[in-house]
Amino acid sequence: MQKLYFSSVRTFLRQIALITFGAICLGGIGQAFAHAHPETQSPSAGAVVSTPQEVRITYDEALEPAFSSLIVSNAQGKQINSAKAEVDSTTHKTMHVPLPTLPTGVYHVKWVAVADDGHRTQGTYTFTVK
Ligand SMILES: [Cu+2]
Repeated sequence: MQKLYFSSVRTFLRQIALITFGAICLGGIGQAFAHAHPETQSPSAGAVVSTPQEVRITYDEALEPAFSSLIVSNAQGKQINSAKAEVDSTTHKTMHVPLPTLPTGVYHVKWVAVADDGHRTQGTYTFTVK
């Protein structure tokens, strides 16, 4: 009788553990959807352009402006945008930074996006000015 009791307690605990584990997994997936990922990038990754005026990235989630950033650097790794990236004040989904007149060469874009749920994503890509 006692043995049976303990084994059913064990089964019960195992079920609780499985349910808890499942809930944590689902929660993780739910949060992943709230991370901000780029939908459009201008210039786009790998693009060859002549006179880009700015770099503009639109995300699928609203950004937290204070913690999101966009840095453009040249092939030597020197940052070439002097202004800080701005986040569109209505949708909060577009981040852009003005560019000076760029000499020909390869440029690196490095972005950090903090979604308004506080989750951070980041990425880098290059484009070429000809
Ligand atoms: Cu998130």
